[in-house]
Formats: sequence, structure tokens, C-alpha cells
Amino acid sequence: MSDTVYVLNGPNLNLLGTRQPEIYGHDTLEDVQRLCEEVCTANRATLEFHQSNAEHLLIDWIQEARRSRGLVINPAGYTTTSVAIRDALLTCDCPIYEVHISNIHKREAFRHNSYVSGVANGVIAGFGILGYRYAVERIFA
Ligand code: CA2
Repeated sequence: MSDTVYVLNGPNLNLLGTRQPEIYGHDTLEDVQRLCEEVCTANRATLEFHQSNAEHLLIDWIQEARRSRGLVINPAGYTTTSVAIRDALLTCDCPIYEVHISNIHKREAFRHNSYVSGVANGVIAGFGILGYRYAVERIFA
């Protein structure tokens, strides 16, 4: 097991803070990275923080994370579509936490059925970007 924590972000999350602030808030993905970095630094761990709009890149990072300390993932739009991301997560030996900035259960029905939740150790939704901090803290708890 390595002392690296992976935090992965799916499609369009690079736009965080620039659109739909009523749903996603005003913080940017750099702010999210800073939160995660603080927790990792306090626990003498290394952070691998990534975002991609490409499913295959997310899968490559999940495979890298297989023997890491833990993996936090906001699959964004791939949450409800990607069997391939679920399959990759199933190969992981590390704890997996799924994070959503918004409360997906309060939103449209098509956002409710996550392929990831059934293979995650925990799911956080609706806590804004603090959800990422809680998930990374849980890895060290
Ligand atoms: O609440 C979340 O974190 C979501 O994973 C965000 C996804 C959405 O498809 C999920 O249902 C819930 C959307 C990410 C798009 O992010 C944007 C952020 C700001 C502006 C535009 C898009």
C-alpha cells in the first residue's frame, strides 16, 4: 500500500465555479484541490489530483490507484452511464469514496442511479466541495 491518495474528477468539473453556482457553488476545482492537499499534507501523504473529460483517462488513473491509500471520485456525468468505470473500481484494493457536490437525490431522477455507489465504501452528496474534504479525511480516520 502506498501513501498516495487519488482524487479523480469527471467531465465538465473543470468548469466548476464558472457556471450554475446555484447548484455547484462558486468554488473552483483548484479550491477543491487545495482542500484535499491540506488533509493529505497533515497526514504526510501525497495527493494525485486529476480531472478529465475522457472516460479512458479516468480508468487509467483508477488502475494506478489500485494499491494506493485511497481513492475519492466524483464521476460527474459518468456516474449514471459507465460500466467501464465501475469495472475498473472493482479491481481496486483501496477504499473508494464517491463524492457529489450537489445532492443528486434531490435532482432529476436520471441522476439517482449510480453505477459507482454499489462498489464504493461510502457516498457523500450535497455537502458542496466540503464533501471532498470529508472523504479524504475518512481515508485517514
Ligand atoms: O453534484 C455533482 O458533483 C455531480 O457529480 C456533478 C455532475 C452531474 O452530472 C452529477 O449528476 C452530479 C456535473 C458536473 C458538471 O460540472 C459543472 C460544474 C460547473 C459548471 C458546469 C458544469
